[in-house]
Amino acid sequence: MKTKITELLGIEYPIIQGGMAWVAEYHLAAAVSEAGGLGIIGAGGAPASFVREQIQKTKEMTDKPFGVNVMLMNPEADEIAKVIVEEGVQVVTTGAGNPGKYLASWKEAGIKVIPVIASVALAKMMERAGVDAVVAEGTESGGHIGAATTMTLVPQVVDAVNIPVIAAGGIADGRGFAAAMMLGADAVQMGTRFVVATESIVHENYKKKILAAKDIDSEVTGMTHGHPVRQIRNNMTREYLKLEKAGAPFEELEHLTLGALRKAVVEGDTVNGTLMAGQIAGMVKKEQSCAEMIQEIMAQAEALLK
Ligand code: TUI
Repeated sequence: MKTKITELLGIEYPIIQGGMAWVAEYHLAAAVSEAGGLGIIGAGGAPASFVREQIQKTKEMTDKPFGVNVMLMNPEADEIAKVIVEEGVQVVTTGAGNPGKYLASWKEAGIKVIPVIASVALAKMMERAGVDAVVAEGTESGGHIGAATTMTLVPQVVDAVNIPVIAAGGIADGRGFAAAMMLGADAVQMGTRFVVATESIVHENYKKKILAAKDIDSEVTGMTHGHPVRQIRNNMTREYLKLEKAGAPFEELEHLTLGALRKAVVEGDTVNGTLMAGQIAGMVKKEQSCAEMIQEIMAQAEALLK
């Protein structure tokens, strides 16, 4: 399937893997790229040296294009931005902020820049600043989220900008893919489904929680601090929400969240870890390879779009 995004990025299928902190490391990114989508390394809160290693390992596993996601709240974001240029990464996505200060250096290096945005205003600002495309991410997504739903955000962003739009949030099968195309998107970005991929290094306990999740099993923490994070309900969310209600400072809570994400992904602590996942987790029912997922989604979407 050819779209503006497959042309822009030189990939076979218009499916991009979300740049999930801790989860989106080189095994997953390389597998998605090898399967014809765009794999992404999620820098999350990691140091720049770790991101460089991840890029080098991905290059060893695939010759196809892949990207790096810069989580802009990372204290080493400036260094990571440089590493991306030095390593010749072809595509950058950004999250949790405005990547304005890095655009000139990335564009000068010929990098395709695709910020993840959650509002029409930021999409327009990014287009004016010269980005190549945007990911319009709805509140159904896992992790750090905006307020608008995918159904309402995607068509409004499509109407507001002339650059290609990638839809994200609540998409995990061919129906969601086809719906995104109907809203005017040129590709989709998926996170939650790829968390349970065979190639995903996420702890089995975390995968089991997503596979067992029902439609209303996620909770949004951090709303009062303006940094809402969607994750599967557990002891962690109950404790966090209790602290939040009691007025705990943002820094304390933020530290809790990022540290607890590692605990869930690496140690498999599903009780006190942060199990970031989107609302579509309720529909993700089987572990498959990235290639199987992408083939299945494309076959279903193509049948529907005919
Ligand atoms: O970034 C994401 N998802 C994430 S980042 C992350 S790591 C983290 N953990 C705890 C707290 C915070 C981060 C986990 N999941 N998605 C992309 C995204 N970006 N969604 C919403 C936004 C966004 C929000 C506000 C983008 C820009 C923005 O403001 C722009 C401005 O003007 O500052």
